[in-house]
Amino acid sequence: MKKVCLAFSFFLVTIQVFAEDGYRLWLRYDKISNAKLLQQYRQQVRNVYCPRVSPTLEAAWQELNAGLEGLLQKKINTGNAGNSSLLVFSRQHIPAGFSMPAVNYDSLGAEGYAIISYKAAAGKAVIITGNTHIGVLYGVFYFLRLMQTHQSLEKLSVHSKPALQHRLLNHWDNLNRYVERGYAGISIFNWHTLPDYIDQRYIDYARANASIGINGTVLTNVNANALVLTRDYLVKVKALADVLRPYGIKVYLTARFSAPIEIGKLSTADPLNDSVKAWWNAKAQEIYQLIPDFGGFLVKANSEGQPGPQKYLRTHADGANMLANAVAPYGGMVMWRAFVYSNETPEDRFKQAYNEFKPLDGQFSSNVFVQVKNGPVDFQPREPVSPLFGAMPKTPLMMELQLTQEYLGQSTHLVYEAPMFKEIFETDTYRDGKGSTVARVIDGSLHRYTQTGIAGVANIGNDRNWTGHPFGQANWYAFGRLAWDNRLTAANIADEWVRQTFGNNIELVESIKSIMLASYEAMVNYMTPLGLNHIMGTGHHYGPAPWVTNAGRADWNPVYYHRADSTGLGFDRTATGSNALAQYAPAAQQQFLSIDSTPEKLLLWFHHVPWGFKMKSGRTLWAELCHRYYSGVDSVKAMHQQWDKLAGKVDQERFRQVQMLLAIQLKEAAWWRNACLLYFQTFSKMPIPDGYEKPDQALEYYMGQRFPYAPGNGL
Ligand code: GCW
Repeated sequence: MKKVCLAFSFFLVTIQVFAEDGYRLWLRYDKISNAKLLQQYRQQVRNVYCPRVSPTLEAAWQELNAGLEGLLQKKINTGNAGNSSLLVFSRQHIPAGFSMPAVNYDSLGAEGYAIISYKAAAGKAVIITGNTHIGVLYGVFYFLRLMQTHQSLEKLSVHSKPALQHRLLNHWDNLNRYVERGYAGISIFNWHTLPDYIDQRYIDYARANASIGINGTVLTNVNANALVLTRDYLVKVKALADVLRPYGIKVYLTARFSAPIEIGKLSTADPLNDSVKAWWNAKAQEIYQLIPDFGGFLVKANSEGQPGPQKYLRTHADGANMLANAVAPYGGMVMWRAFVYSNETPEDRFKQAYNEFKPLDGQFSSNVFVQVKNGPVDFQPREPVSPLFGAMPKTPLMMELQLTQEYLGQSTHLVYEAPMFKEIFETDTYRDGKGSTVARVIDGSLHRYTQTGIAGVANIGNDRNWTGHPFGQANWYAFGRLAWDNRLTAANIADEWVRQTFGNNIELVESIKSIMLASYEAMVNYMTPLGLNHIMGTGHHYGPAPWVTNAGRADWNPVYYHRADSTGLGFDRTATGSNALAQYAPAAQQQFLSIDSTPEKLLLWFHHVPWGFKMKSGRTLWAELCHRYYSGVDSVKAMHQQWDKLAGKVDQERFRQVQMLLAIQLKEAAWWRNACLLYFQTFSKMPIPDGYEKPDQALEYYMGQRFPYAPGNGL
């Protein structure tokens, strides 16, 4: 009897595990929990008219049908234009004789949508429409989101179009499915079973991306493998492109610059060599025959060991233009990364990308983007913006953000990145007077860019919940939403995401939101407060290691970045130091010129500050550093306690997962604090102020820790 019970209870548990394992992301479509609202929605959405005249509208119908049946728990009837209360069609398919409510199609562009309430003969109705089928699909997702977040369906009058044309994920996925800096399992792209096996996950990936407006994906790692450009792999790429196409998602590949040698049997990859050009032209033709809407190439060249045009004494523009030329006849584009730095160059790493790319402004073909990471160094918890933003008026710049949390706690820390993204977008470059924000550089309004775009390094893997940490999903979500509309606030987006992902109970929503909104600053405080950066463990970047001096290259050593010594802490980038500041517009430089004028959150990026310097709080630099580290840990404690109070309000499975992860985060936050303060104390020679709990181990203990198999940076 006992055994049966056990088996039975195990069975129950298993069912529950599957119920909320995070796979459904923010597209859960569970029954509307508010009975009154459910009643209203049921009355409002009766018959649906949606002519399924293309794969995209078929997808729209499928989504609507699944969504409505789930949310309303009733069978959805299809109707005609006259008797339906929800009508879904594009501009070309306005039903004959239909009296259209006012829709400003001209304001919608190629991807926008309108959702309009109107009064029809048969009662109140809503139309979802756009100039294109993909616009309609985006509108359908918006409509479903209204219901998922318990919004009113009355008096709708929405016109929406994306701020940026190209909204891409960049996967750092290798062909062997190892994901560089991936913390959520292996790659979702199973190259071995492609092209014949179409995993349901590909379709769900497409749905999730389309629901937030992502319209392109680079399938392969920027540390590239030329093999993906061989016929065998291109056929697999085509299979993925076919799955993603109805959802408005184009595929792109990384192009290894030396591919003509590696797979083309040429003896050179010189971009000005005729056989090399011919090889790339033929390759582009082959790709476009298979995938007519192939997006183009992303290239990491002459960076961290990747091959590039400089080997042949050619410039980045020579390399990019050669590839751009190959894809231009088919409407393709090239994204050429500005993430270049070299330790042979004795120049501050901060300055190197600008030094190399700024002089090339105006030399790139019109279908080239230069893709620039948000900061000058490398996806640190907090960076000033790259000085390239605003400095290349003749070259469309695509911004690269990192969703995978390489330096932000990887997938064990809850860090909601939207506040960081917003801070980056809202930074003023002063390149064309006050108000020349990074957002305006990127959306092209500042310099009239002919093309605009943004890329997010994906945090997706084959873990059941896609992103490892359940809250990693929020960063994927926020990225897409902000790429569509950078005026949304971090709080708005969190609100939407929580309601769709966890439910609409107001206490739950407010509580999870406040955890999310506190998390970014908390992480900065317990890892790299006051503008510290790049002090993570060597190679894997897991945990603190500010003491490291022996990494393979000088510019990979934490000591290069923090410059702690007996006099103080931080990197002098003013005229008395590396003068990186000179790369910003004069008005932007102003705010960083002196220690006093520099915002404290970025202080140590620009100044070597004496340990005894009085900070705005009245504390010395040392005491302030201690304060920040301790308050970072305290914030995580508070997040943890707040989460604990949600017991019973969040499904058991995700509740436990997040609870365990927050416990890890708390432990690791204290580890960061203790290790960093003990290390910096060897320079400041000042005590940790009274009242703070003392580190439980000596510095040697922290320095002795090794993590040979920490995830993310090698096989
Ligand atoms: O952040 C660094 C990572 C590398 C990465 C590189 C890049 C893909 O540590 O793993 O390589 O940036 O962006 O090219």
